[in-house]
Amino acid sequence: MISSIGREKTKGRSSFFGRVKINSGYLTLLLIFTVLIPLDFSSSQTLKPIPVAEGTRFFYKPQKKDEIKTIAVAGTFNNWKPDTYLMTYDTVGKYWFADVPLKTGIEFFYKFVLNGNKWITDPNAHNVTEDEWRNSIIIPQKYGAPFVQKIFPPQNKRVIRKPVISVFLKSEKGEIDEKSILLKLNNSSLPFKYDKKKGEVSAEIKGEIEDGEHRIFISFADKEGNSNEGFTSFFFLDRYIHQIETPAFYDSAIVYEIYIRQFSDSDGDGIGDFNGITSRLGYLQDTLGVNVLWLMPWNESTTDHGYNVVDYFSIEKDYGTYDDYIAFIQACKQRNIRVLMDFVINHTDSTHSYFLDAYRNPQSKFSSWYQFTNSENTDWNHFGVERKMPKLNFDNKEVQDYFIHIAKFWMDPNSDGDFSDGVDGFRCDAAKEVPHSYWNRFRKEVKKVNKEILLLGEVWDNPYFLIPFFKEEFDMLFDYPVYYGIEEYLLKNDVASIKKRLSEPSELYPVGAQTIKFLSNHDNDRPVSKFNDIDLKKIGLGLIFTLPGTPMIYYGDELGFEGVLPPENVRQKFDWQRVRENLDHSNSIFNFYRDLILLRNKYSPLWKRHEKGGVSLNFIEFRENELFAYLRTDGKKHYLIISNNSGREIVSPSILLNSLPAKIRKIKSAAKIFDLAGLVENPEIKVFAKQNKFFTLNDVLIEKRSFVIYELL
Ligand SMILES: [Ca+2]
Ligand SMILES: [Ca+2]
Ligand SMILES: [Ca+2]
Repeated sequence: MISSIGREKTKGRSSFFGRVKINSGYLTLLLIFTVLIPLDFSSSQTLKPIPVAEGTRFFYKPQKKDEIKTIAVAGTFNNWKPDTYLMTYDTVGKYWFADVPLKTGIEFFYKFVLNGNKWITDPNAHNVTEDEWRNSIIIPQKYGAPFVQKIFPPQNKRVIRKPVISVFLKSEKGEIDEKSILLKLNNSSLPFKYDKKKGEVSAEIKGEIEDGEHRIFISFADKEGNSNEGFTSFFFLDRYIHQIETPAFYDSAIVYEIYIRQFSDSDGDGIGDFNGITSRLGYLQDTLGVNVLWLMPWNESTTDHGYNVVDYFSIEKDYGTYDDYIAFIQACKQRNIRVLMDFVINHTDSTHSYFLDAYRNPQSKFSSWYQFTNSENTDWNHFGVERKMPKLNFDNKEVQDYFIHIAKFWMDPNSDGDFSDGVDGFRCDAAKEVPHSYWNRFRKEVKKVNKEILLLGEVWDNPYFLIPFFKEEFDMLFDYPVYYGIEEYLLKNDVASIKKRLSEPSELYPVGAQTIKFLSNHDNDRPVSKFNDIDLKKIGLGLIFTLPGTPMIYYGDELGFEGVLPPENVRQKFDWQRVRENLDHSNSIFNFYRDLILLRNKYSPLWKRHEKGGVSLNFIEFRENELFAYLRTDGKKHYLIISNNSGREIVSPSILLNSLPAKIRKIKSAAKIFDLAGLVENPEIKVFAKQNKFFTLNDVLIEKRSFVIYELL
């Protein structure tokens, strides 16, 4: 789940490989040095934060739409309190500013708070987190001291081979004094070369170093004697090939996300419930064609969305009884539909009995279950700004055991060793808030009970951040990197970006890693609204149904629902009347979804895993380079997927011969099996002509804004 305001990334970065013991000192160290900020003092006119004698000066230039009564800076340096650092208006510069005394060399996250309640990312921030929070990042630098502009390997990034270290230094007040530079790798000083012109310190690492975490330290001064006492950055070396075993069922599956409250009401109280879903299984499986259901939380909660659990063994009373739940699970089993439980264990609700016991009661045996921050147990760490979501303490073995116990309960509620009353997997909420070492143990414990259980993690971040979550932790993660890649491709026709976002993970993730491909979910805009064009949405769908990974549909998207955040706008009531209208129209969005599912079921190379050593995804280059194209093949059957998001229609496009795998270069014809109108009933055979280095697809017309699939014959 998300809340709209900024919040720090916490333990996600610690124990990167799931094998490092966490202790608070280590954690603090990692939190301190996370992302490097290339400070540019000369361009302070751009209103980026700058060092001043009093600390760090933040600026905000009002936008036309703003009605500013107050504006403040809040962040990890003041526990996100929205009124500590109020800004002052500068009538000359026509901007707001505040000087905040901040420790230098330490990373902080921050946002601006408009009128006490609207949280905005600093539009001039040096850096912004790549996660759901979009927090502005600052590492305050000492006023007047030289600084590090850029470093390689980047902070906290994984590298797969021994790197050449490179650090760019800059001083506004005179040249860097070469003799002052001290570079260290871990605890040993490292010989380096210094390029005066570029300000670059570079160093090769001689001899062997181990896989794992490494620390770079550099200190330096300028010729006027201003010194930077030290800058520290971490990188992770990870060269070994790793393989994980994951449940093959999900390669060919289609996932459907349901907000129970809004989906189907069986008893007329206006609230969706388990009996409602049970009565709609025919719609889900026979009419639409999905076979995995991810249900948003069904435990008792004090909020509508349910992401703060009051009792982990309960069924939300709005959703029905325990018997209704069991009847639902058994109906799913009969149809071979799998059910994923939303597992929300980073925090509980503040009315959870254990929290109530510990609140204002330091003697409580549950004191050490939570993260109280004062001795009276009246203040605590919580999820985001939600004080009603107190964070659990996973260093406590009782907490660890408790959630393994809960998982085992839902896998087999009557504990008779027969899983026909149990869930098929866990969708683990806010997984990066919980330590790697815990997920690692969790995997071992639940897989021992049932190897087929799917462990799906919600980790909203970049691919480098995702890697360790695959290592003996999760089978599957939501593919946020590709989610953003598709967005950049559809909205900006950025072909290079989507290729990079697709190829990077296949090089980085371990063999066997599974991903969910999606255009939306309960925390994101509905695709019709986001792309504002039904053909763009269809191209996006075409991609997620033909790229490696498991496609997911967010309830209502199949009916073309609209909606942009905040979340309540994308979590609307399902519309059963609209289903009937959609079914009646052969060119409806619903029928396009159905055709995509039929397509995927019919042509199995479209869902085959893409893995090192067993490549089944190749990018295909056209002479017309505005086309984005790839090949999906199992070695026998070959499918060429072409997407044209340019404003130009293309006649008889030419494939660059050497972008095709050798075996396929002899192919002479193709038949169109799918386009934006859905499955093609009677494919017409088109002939290829080979000329020099190209294959020309004679008489093929690729329309502007189109998505087509050819079977190569
Ligand atoms: Ca109801
Ligand atoms: Ca409730
Ligand atoms: Ca059982």
